[in-house]
Amino acid sequence: MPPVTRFEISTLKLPHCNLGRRTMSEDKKVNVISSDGDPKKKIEELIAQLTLQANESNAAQGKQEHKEMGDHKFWKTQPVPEYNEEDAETDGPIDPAKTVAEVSTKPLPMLKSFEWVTLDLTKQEDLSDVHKLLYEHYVEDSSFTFRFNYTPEFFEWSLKPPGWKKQWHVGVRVKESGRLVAFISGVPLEAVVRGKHVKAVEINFLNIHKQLRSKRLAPVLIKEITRRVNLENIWQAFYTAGIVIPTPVSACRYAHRPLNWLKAKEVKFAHLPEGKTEAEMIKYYELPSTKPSIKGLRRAVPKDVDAIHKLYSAFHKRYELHQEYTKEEVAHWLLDTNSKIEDEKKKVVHCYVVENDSGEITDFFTFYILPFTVLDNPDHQQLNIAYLFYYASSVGVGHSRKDQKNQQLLAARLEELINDALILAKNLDMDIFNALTSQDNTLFLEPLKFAIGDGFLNYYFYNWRTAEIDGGFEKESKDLDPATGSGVGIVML
Ligand code: MYA
Repeated sequence: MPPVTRFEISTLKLPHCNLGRRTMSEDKKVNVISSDGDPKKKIEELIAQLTLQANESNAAQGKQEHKEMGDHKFWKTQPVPEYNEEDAETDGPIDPAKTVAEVSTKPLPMLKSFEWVTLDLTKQEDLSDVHKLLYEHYVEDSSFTFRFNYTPEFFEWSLKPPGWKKQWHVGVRVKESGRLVAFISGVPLEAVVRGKHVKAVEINFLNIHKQLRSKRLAPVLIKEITRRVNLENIWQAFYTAGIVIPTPVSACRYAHRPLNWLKAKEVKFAHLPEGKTEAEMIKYYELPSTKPSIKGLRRAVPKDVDAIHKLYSAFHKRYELHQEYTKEEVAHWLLDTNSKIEDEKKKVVHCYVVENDSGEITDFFTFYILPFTVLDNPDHQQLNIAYLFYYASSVGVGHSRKDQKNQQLLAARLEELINDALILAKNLDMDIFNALTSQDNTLFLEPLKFAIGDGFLNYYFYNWRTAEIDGGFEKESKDLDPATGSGVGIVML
């Protein structure tokens, strides 16, 4: 397989930013952060310039050199919208309704020498096999500098939420050796799309061993998981990908906030911009404090589940696409209450609430941890990365995203909350904090010094048509669009 290039990193769903990497003409004019000639703002402008360079490269990639619909041998046969369709006027399934009785009970034919398996992730051997396959073959960068360092605990959390089904953890093994060479997974998900409730699955971790690539195995895996999901009377799915296939319902951009700029530079995730010193860069990214500032902020505990569930459900109505959680799902996804990890620094998901003097939960935020292994670096083995997950604030409850006055209040509150999230993540030894332009993130990304990365994440629905949803950036310029924001309220891992 030919080596992937830096840009293909982001097409492969690896959120990545070479902060300061010079990929385009160095002297292009930039207007991401406006200049008023104040010399103190020089560094901000420089950062903005670097941001733009990523933007421009993205713009090139953002043209999304996808194939024509007719050339998608597999996707043209699937119930997904075509490219350039008129926006749907009514939302709903693409395929006519079927019944479970019409679904084959037999697995799809598999290549000779290989066999279908259902992974049992309650068993250590199966968990290790999935871990090994993804560790060696999932997403990596072209220079083999980083690899996702998924842990078995991460899979416990992401693949075994309430209602998980063993038969949706689908693998392919070599018959003779038993080696796992391909994987695809689904977990249950109830989404609300423009007010309609859609019972669906979230498909993730599609992975094929490098030596089996380009052999049209991916469509077989997708069809097999579709069959297994249909057997449960579920006909819709949600998924994300860095690549463009027919047809994204939205796209968001990645943004990265260095918490340990020097380490990010030492492992070549960031780069020292020309004309700047390391000391200046370190100072620029220094957090205002080592302690969170919000009164009443504390780690969430299981007794907060009801209050978090209520706040989450009320707040998330503001997004055209959001996930409907039960209390059990809040306990699992946001607090990971079944986790046996005791060391806080090793926990996968971190949830903090703000409790006011009357004992009410007024806000919460969560982030999860997914580090990179740093390859061939004598000084650093791991780059610790936190990803912003869900949050909610009573400031936004009962208001639409179009209420500009409320958006200003929410922007101020989210700045405080996420600033504290950055501090807490830093105290957990995180080196980078990642976020997308989804939810209301565009309200705080720039003020909190997130740099816009070189990756887009495309959102897809299977067998559901709806009009495009705003992704938080302007289509032409690819700049952040805090005024419109994003209607994507769902965070998929
Ligand atoms: S996204 C993460 C994807 N994984 C990686 O990027 C890891 C590294 N890469 C690999 O392991 C392989 O390159 C993969 C493709 C496995 C990605 N989503 O077998 P092929 C289409 C959908 O020769 P390979 C995630 O996990 C491609 O357009 N389709 O290709 C969400 C072409 O079709 P067409 C994809 O490179 C997954 C065909 O496959 C993707 O050997 C959501 C080529 O097959 C992709 N990421 O293997 C899956 N990549 O000719 C959809 C390639 O038509 C779920 N292809 O263009 C749909 C809902 C199912 C459930 C429905 C229930 C109701």
